[in-house]
Amino acid sequence: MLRDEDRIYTNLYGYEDFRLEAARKRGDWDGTKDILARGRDTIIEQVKESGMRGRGGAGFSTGLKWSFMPKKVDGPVYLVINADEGEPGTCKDREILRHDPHKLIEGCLIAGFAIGATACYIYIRGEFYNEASNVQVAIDEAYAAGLIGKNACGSGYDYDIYLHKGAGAYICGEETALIESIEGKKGQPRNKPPFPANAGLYSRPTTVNNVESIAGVPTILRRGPAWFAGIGRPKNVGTKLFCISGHVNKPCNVEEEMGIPLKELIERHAGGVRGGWDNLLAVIPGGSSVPVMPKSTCDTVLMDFDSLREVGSGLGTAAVIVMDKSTDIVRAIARLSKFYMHESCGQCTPCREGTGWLARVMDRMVRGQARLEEIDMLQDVTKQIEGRTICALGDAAAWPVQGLIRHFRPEMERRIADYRQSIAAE
Ligand code: L3W
Ligand code: SF4
Repeated sequence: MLRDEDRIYTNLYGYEDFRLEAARKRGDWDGTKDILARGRDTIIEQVKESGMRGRGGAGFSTGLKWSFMPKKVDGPVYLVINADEGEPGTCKDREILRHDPHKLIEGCLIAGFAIGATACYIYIRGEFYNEASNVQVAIDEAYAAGLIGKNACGSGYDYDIYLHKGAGAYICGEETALIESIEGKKGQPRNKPPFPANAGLYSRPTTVNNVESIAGVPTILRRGPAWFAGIGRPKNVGTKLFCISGHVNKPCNVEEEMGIPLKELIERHAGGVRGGWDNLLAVIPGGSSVPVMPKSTCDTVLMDFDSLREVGSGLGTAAVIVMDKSTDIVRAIARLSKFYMHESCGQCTPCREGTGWLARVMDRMVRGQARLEEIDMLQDVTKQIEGRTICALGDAAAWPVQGLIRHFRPEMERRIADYRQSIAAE
């Protein structure tokens, strides 16, 4: 269990003011100039040593990503913050943007300095109207206090931060679609490579990081990489925000230790499963893009990147969606299939056509109006999508259906049999 003194997001619930004065009392912007004085290489090295893995879903080493940026370059270099939080079940970055925006702005300065950025764009989900307002207030306060802008924090480094609002497309949370969107184009993912570190925003070297990753950086550098690396389990370290929703007694956002057992997380912070742990049917542990896990897995699994991968799921955005035995699991997954069909940008055939197939067949599966062989056909369609698309949305559409078939096939078969019987009885 995470000790209170190890929390990064001390204003997660918004009990205190988000403004600069209160943020400073919580320790933000303390000694930022000294951190910058450590130099680019040291900062990158320390973030690597901390073991921080990206909090946007992929779990890629943050320090390693920064190290991909060219060391000497003429012209603009960008840091882009992905604040387009749209993954179903996920509402962690929203709380940082609302209640602790100065942690993010300070992190943007330090990260930008480390990668040699000339400016930073924060791409915020368009629906986050109040959050955008708070972030803009924090940016304005930081400029007025000389913390960013010309000679930021008296460091000699000039650095601007711009807030850019999205327009409601889930796909713009994918880093290259997000870049296209800032450039004023339709938000469609680009092929990688080249990765943004080589050719990103306006074809310039760019690093794209998630809000939670960057907002944690100042505290990591103040307390030291060993502090962060000492929390959690090997290769899965640090504190982590979890969003717990669905059939729990007290849905919540909470900062906990990486690797906390799922059962402990739900019982300690979310008041337990509605009707008790034995009433649990399944959990989607990391936002809608990762496979569902049956109760038997939930009993023992640890909430970190590697443990969840070992059981065939993933940490993703750490959005824990809890479903009790009253859940129509086939319908729940069918709803996700519809979501991915709707959000597919349509530029690659396996995703554009495949997500439509999945949604239509899943819709019939909900009613049992399908043939038994179509369960295997569904699996086959997911395999035609997985790994064959430009971006991860294709995989994200495939995996929930694969998880359903793997763990709840008898339920799908039962529905088909029930429907057949009801027809025969008429
Ligand atoms: C340079 C290389 N850079 C990798 C960089 C790459 C990216 C990062 C991770 O997807 C997941 C996805 C969603 N040279 C590099 C390199 N990079 N190799 O490292 O890359 P990647 O491709 O592993 O992942 P991704 O495309 O960033 C993110 C999943 O997250 N997800 C959804 C998240 C939604 C939100 C939200 O709503 N805010 O975060 C949940 O699971 O499906 O699998 O920066 O450029 N050789
Ligand atoms: Fe667009 Fe889907 Fe292809 Fe991603 S996988 S680029 S969302 S069509």
